[in-house]
Amino acid sequence: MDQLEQLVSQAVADFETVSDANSLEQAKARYLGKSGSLTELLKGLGKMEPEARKEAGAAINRAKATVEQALEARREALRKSQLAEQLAAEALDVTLPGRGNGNGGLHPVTRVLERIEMLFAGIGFSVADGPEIESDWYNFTALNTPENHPARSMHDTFYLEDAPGVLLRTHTSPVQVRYMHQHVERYKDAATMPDIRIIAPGRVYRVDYDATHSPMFHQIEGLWVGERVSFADLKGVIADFLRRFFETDALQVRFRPSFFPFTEPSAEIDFAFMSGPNKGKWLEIAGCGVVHPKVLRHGGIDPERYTGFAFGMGLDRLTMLRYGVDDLRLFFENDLRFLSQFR
Ligand code: 2NL
Repeated sequence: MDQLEQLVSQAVADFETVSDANSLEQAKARYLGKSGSLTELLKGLGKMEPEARKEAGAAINRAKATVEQALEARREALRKSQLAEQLAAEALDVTLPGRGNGNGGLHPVTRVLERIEMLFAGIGFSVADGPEIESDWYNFTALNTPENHPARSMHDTFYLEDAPGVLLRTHTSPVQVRYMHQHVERYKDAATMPDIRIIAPGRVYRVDYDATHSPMFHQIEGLWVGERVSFADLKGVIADFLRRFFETDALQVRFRPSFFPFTEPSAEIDFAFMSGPNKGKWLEIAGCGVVHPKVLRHGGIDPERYTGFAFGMGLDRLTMLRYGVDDLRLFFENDLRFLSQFR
């Protein structure tokens, strides 16, 4: 049985040398497989005398059990070291602080827009909107802008290719013309027409690009039409709005005569803080005027019975003033180092 002992120790030694599960199963096959050495020995029992066979069989089976035990032990050892290796490779420091999910926030221009909408809602204005792709009738003709006016040139306005008379709106006034039509239609059978009181905020487009001009910018216009609405009402609404917007009564407002085709008379609105770093400095903030009778008529409204005022201001500029931002382009670059300061 010397041979058998040698076989067993050879098998155990083989199992110890392999370093992965695959090689271990191959080593096993050499001893316990279909034609493995131990299997062959068992097959050889048939040719023996019964006496010798009994003894040899028992010995071979003991040897086989020893080899199987060594095999199972080695399998378990390899499983453990494989797992330990994997755990080390995929190690994870669960004590690290989480990355967190960054909190989004509203764009400063959106915050200012919502603030203005809220302030005007307080005096009965609702919000109107309309298409950014407009016809030249709504954008210019209805607003009493002459055919040869420079604003209508390709140089100043984006026109759509292959679509004559179609352009990107240069102001939100066309929204207000559309609103006048709808309002008149809605109340055409009523004894009285309620006042129109709307603000029209949105994107507008002009061929222009430098530190203070972007080809797309944001405008907000306002319109109040009714019986006996006057320039005095305009002054009150604007002065009150500016004081609430900048959260101070220490604010001067002045109206400087100006010209727009869609208003008569027309004015530029300036204001100055009475304290703080900008104290006494006049800042341009808006244009305004009494709606031109031709514009009312283009909106379907009788200028003999109704009057109104309108104003327009740059939302981006208002945002710069409110937050002390000095470069308009910061609003359009979407740099989070800038935007995250407004959360
Ligand atoms: C400016 C000037 C202005 C208007 C816009 C307007 C609209 C209608 C009728 C009459 Cl439907 N006027 N809008 C009036 C005066 C000035 O904007 O400097 N905007 C940035």
